[in-house]
Amino acid sequence: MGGGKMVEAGRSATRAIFAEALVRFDPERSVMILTHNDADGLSAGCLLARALARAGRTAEVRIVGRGEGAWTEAMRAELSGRPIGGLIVADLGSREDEVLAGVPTIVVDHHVPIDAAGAATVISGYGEDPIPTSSLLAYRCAQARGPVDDLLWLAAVGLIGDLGDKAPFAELVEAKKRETGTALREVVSLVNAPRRTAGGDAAPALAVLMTATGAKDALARPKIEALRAAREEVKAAVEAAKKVGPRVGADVALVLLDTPCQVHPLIAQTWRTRLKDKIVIAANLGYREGHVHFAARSATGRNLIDYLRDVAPPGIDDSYGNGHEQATGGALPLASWPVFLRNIGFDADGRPAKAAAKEAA
Ligand SMILES: [Mn+2]
Repeated sequence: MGGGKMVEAGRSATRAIFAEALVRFDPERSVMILTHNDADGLSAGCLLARALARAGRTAEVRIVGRGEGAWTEAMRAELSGRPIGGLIVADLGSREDEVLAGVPTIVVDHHVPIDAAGAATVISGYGEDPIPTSSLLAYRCAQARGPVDDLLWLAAVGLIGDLGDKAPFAELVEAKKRETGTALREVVSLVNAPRRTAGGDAAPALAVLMTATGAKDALARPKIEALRAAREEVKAAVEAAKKVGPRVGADVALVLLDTPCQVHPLIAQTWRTRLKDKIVIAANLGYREGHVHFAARSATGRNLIDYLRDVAPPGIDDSYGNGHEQATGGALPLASWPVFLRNIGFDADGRPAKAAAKEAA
């Protein structure tokens, strides 16, 4: 791998920046942690909350779930007026504006930065090679407050969740020695399940991570049963969605789904390697009322964030075209959907434009 010095510099820089930013938090008030509902976000939020609790701070984790965002009026309304000593926003991207005006904020994130995050302190892995996940960044932050070696498994949960269990990080190698890769992978699979169900509430997954002493211990907790049930629900939805054939256009292969479960990213991933020369877009019309959610993946190496910018319809918000260059997606209001379809080379019924033209002729 090489780059050991750079990696160490990254680690200690993260610790120092976090420690310095935390000084601005009001110690008399509780820390509010907003985090993404996937394995990386949940483990990042959990790591920060547990480390802060050890350092004598009270911290609350607020999972940002389906159809929600940190930088929204709804979130501002929810949080304003509450006695918050400081805000940590983890694994949710970054924005130029503030989440809460006047509240010291730390952004911990590894996605492509949208903008400088205004007055917030940004801890981003984006400049590093390889790019660490939010959970690994959170682990480094947590080290600033004291020993957290026993929480290393949580960093591994996020690494495996986002990058797979072969991701080239020394922390992951060490965690696998202690916990076994099998136990860690099973925890990842289970904590990722609740957010994908029709209900979509990831709170039971966070509850398991918050109380467990390790991956094997997590798997032995009674609360893990709720996660197993969630996984069964999602598995059934995935099996049904796998039967839907892609509609193949010039650049894009489109898979049209209609399920309340969040299976579109998994389905896009499945078709990605089978349709190697296409951008795969799996779109789900049943996921959220009034919206079409979609995931985009491609084996072509094309920058999908750039592609989505090129085909953007009017009426999009920040949930459109974020994430990673090779793994992105978004949500569109129903009214923008036909325009998007046209821009990616399909007619309003989701037929490839060429075929539609032929039929019309
Ligand atoms: Mn995430």
